Amino acid sequence: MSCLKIALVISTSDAAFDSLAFKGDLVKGLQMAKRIGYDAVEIAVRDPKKVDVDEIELIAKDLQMDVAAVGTGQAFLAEGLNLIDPDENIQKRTIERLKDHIDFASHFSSKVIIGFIRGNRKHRSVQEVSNLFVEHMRCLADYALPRKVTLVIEPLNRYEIDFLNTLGQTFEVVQMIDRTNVGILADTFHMNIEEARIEESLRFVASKLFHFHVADSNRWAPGTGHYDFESTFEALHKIGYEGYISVECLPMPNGPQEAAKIAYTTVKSFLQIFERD
Ligand code: LER
Ligand code: MN
Repeated sequence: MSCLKIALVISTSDAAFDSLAFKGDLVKGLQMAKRIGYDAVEIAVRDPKKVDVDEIELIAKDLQMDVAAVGTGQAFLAEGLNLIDPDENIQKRTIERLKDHIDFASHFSSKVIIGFIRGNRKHRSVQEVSNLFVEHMRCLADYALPRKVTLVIEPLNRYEIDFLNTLGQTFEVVQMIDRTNVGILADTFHMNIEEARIEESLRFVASKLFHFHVADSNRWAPGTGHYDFESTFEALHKIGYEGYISVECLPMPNGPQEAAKIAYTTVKSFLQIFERD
């Protein structure tokens, strides 16, 4: 594992997530991440058309910070946009919004996260919604490819969504989509709930594991709960994972700054164990 880069999730001011280390002014978020030592940020954006991407690009360049990924879930939480909605009009609007996210991400050659925005099954069969999802994902992947953007599908736990909860289910759909620029985002918080054997699951999806979120078992900063980060990082090391480790936790304990500091120190110390090999 040669020097994996560490990112911090920050958000535009109209954020609806409550699991972000830093909400509000993107500039302040970037500066705080830089001060602590982070290599990159991951930006959650509800509507990219309402964000000044050129300004962010300038500031990120100035601070020598990468933009690792762009989160999209706020468009689902705040506006109900999702790719498998029974209403075709909502599907169309979601594709248009995700194309805006891809355009935004193209400034940084970063990843676009397909988490909440894929939507809920709503009692339809897995086969039916998978076919719909695969069709829309192929169209988005083909739009993203010339823009050097990769799409990562994030399995979320059953209490948040009812379609694609595990790495195995997500791997199957990723294979159906069959595009080189579509992969998986694994999140320790969700894996802790859904995976029977986390390291085994990571090995199973290794060829398509493109991005990684960390929070502790309580979704506080890594190091403040009982998640076994050592065996997870060992598994990442063994499968040769080369993406970012992105901190996505509640601003706990003691607010965003303290949580971001604890998270950085914890992740760095685990990475160093394996970087020494
Ligand atoms: C998004 O990355 C995620 O993990 C969701 O659970 C949103 O909170
Ligand atoms: Mn996540």
